[in-house]
Amino acid sequence: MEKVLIELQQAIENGETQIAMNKTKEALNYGIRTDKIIQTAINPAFKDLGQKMFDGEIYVTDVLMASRAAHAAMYVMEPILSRSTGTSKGIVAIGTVAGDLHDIGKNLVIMMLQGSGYTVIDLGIDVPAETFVEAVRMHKPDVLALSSLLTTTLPELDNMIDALEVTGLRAQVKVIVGGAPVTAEYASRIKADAYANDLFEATEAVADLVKNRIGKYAI
Ligand code: B12
Repeated sequence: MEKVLIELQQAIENGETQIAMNKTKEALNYGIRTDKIIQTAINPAFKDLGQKMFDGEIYVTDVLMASRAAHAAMYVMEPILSRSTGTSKGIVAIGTVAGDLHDIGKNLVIMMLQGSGYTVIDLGIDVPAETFVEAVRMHKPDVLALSSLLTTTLPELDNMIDALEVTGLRAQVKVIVGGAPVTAEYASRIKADAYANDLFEATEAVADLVKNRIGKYAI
């Protein structure tokens, strides 16, 4: 049973899309839960790739192939992760900030939120502040979720919160920030409302924000 997760991790790292899909189906058929598949195969694959990328052992194109394979695995899990529970619990607008093209983590957060009953407006990647502001104005989300994977795009989170202040929209929406380089300390410095480390925490944090609860992810 664990073997299939190792094979899935390898398939993602090798960028083998079809094998990644088959292994994900196999894992689900064994009754392995989606959270275990994410934590034991998908996350370690990218940890490994990140290290190899850092060490110059692989190229960006290799990581792109791996991303495609991971998205294929996520596509197989999507009907389970996004199985909605009926009426919407709230609206979340989400996007990856300007200059940043990383979306694997954001997409996992989206699936988890949808599966937990939230309506999610996905603004995509490389989203300029004006687009976030426009989405807040138009859709009136309960929560604005911002993702940043690069240290160079971290300041965009700060810029985004400033843009909400300047346009007078800050009071009408709660802001949660996340992504590998983001920390609770940074979230506090830029006056976000919450910070969460992964898709599971993100969903708990959003539940608190929507209910105006000061939970453990509040800043
Ligand atoms: C995949 C990847 C890519 C892919 C992205 C494909 C895609 N569709 O996303 C590609 C090849 C395009 C890419 C490009 C680049 N990348 Co890159 N990439 C990665 C890699 C290997 C994995 C990221 C990932 O998907 N992880 C898996 C997911 C599941 O985890 P996650 O994203 O962290 O998301 C989780 C949490 O962070 C959280 N979360 C995420 N978003 C949000 C939002 C909210 C609101 C909340 C609450 C939570 C939350 O929940 C998620 C699920 O649990 C990382 C290394 C790493 N270990 O992180 C490097 C990494 C992020 N990349 C890096 C770099 C340098 C680059 C490039 C500059 C490389 C280059 N020379 O061109 C470009 C930049 C392109 C750009 N402008 O964005 C560096 C960043 C270094 C830094 N300190 O800034 C890293 C760390 C690699 C390294 N070790 O050097 N990359």
